[in-house]
Amino acid sequence: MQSQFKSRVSQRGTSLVADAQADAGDSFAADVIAGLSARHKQLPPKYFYDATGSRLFKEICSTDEYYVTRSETVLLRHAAAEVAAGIPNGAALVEFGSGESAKTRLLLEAAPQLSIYVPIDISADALCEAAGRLARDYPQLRIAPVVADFTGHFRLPGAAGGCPRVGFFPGSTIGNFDRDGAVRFLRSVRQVLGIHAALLVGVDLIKDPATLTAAYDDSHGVTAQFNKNLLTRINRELGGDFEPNAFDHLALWNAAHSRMEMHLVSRKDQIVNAAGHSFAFRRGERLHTESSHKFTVEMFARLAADAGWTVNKTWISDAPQVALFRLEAALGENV
Ligand code: AVI
Repeated sequence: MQSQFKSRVSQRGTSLVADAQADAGDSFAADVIAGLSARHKQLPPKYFYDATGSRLFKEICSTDEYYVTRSETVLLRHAAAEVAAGIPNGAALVEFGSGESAKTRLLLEAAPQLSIYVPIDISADALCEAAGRLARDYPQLRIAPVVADFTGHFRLPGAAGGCPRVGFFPGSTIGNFDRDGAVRFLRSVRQVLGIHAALLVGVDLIKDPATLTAAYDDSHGVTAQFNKNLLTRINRELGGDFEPNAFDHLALWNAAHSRMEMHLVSRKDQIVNAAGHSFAFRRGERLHTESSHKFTVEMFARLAADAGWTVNKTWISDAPQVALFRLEAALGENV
């Protein structure tokens, strides 16, 4: 039963992923050319997550300094019963960027009234493995995985059609969007989930700059490796000739924009070739690779309101603090 399920998921996943990979290859090249030609060089953080980047991100989550995963997991464990009390009978839980669905298990345990779990992820392999494990561990729950870039356009499986829907977006990934992107994403989630839906979002809160900076520059250099792996990926996939060690990892708190930033700083004047183009770097010049926005409860509530959601409940962890928000579609807002 389980292996049938697995092969059904992977066959469907393979063709979708082949198309998705061709598109992704084109946009990776286009984004690298545009980003490295800009006056302030920058690259979208979504390109961190090749196989090595995904492994390094997992390692980051277990460093002493990166509190986000630990604080959120403890918070979810403590709040699980209250969160579950707000989940209607027979509901579908829809997770955006589900990966291994590790934190989701805390909700699945606490909310046996869920009838369907819809994990959405771009990686067919990760999705298929996670779905197989969940199907084994929660035999009464229907698992309906969707291979898709959760920031793009996709539809929920028919099985999730007739039931109430609760979205789940943990990990403070919302912080990796700029403000307009976050509003667009939250609006599109509202459209995908429908007008009576709820959404649970994990958000990192503003705290002292020393804690924030350490979280993005751990003492074992895992985050530095994660950052430089982007250059290795460009070399491999776009015929680049970056020397990753000719760049330094830089993590800094930008108070004006309420965000942690990661950069790669050129150690020398150099010309780098990639995607059929040449790019000049001056010594000390920065390539901006990621922004991780941090919020106060009020800032996040305003952002959610701009996307047509109202905050219905907030849970906050012990320090280093992260928050979990339960959002509901704001009354009178057209989807
Ligand atoms: C995935 N995302 C929420 C992480 C963050 O905190 O912005 C990615 C990360 N970058 C460096 N460390 C972790």
